[in-house]
Amino acid sequence: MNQDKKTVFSGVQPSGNLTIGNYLGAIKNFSRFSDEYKTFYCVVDLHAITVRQVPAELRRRTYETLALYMACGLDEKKNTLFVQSHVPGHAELGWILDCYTMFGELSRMTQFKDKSQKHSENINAGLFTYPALMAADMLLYQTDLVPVGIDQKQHLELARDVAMRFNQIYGDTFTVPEGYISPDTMKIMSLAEPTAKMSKSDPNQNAVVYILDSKDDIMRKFKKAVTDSEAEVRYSEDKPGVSNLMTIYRAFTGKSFEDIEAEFAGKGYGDFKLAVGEACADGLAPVREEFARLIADKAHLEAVMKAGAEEASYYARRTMSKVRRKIGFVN
Ligand code: ATP
Ligand code: LTN
Repeated sequence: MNQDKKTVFSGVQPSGNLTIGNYLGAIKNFSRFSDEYKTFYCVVDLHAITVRQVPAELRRRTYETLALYMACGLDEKKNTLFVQSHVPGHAELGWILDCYTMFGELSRMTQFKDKSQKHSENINAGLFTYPALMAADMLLYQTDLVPVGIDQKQHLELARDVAMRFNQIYGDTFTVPEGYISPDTMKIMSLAEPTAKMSKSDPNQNAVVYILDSKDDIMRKFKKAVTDSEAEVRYSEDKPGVSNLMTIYRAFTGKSFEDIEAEFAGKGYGDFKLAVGEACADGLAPVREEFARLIADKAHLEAVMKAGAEEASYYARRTMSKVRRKIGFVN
């Protein structure tokens, strides 16, 4: 599609306050592609309604997620920033891909199994076909690369399978996307239960550090973080709490695990947790400041999402006309 540049696409759901898991695992990496790639970063509101949302909150969080993209360094002039429901091609291609995605494949998705357990009162068809819509997001832009956390790997593989299946039936139509999973921060764990993923929808507020938390909250949460009884700062699989804190500390300071072990040799967890909290709060401070500035100017955010949707629609329409022709829809 774009002769010289390859394409990057990623999305975040406006389904809650964004966490340092979303930040380190996904958003922080987005800006590294802005120069070399044609980049599409989307606020995926269609995905968010697979779980019941309060309308006023969904609307507010859609603005907030866009503002956070920008506060995390995504320049609207270098990246196409937009809202999924503003580009009808997502829903349209999502339906079409539903018809090329197997019931058995969708049944195996661990996110579906988790979420249908968590929301047993609302196991709707959209929750089930979520991955086909996600495939549509990527395939609509002929995406080459998709930066995400490791929890999305299964969905990515399904998208690749669907793309290849479609291409096999109709001839070359879609670029088959590859995941970009940053190995250092692919899965940030809960501070309360370090064997589980940190998740924005976790009801335990102490388990989760939000990007927009105040410094006091951040310090308090790290202070309470679950560790172990050894009092030794060392990276090891059997020390999930300490290892997770080391991962977060490394991400915010650039120090290696060896450096961190040396820095805290002979010291207790108290000092260590304080240092992690400081590094995290300091690292997020500029994002918080920039966010406050951006969120105050709704008109600007609306202009950004409008321009983004227009730009994205141009590429989406190109793919859709190809898809319609291949399938045999009358023009
Ligand atoms: P929810 O709790 O509502 O399922 P979530 O916190 O998983 O949401 P998403 O909007 O589904 O957030 O994810 C946005 C991006 O953040 C995805 O690329 C996802 O892989 C990444 N991500 C989410 N949580 C983490 C985490 N704990 N560690 C690393 N990456 C993460
Ligand atoms: N399912 C993703 C969000 C998402 C996405 C995408 C990510 C929707 N569409 C396309 C990458 C590419 C999640 O993080 N839960």
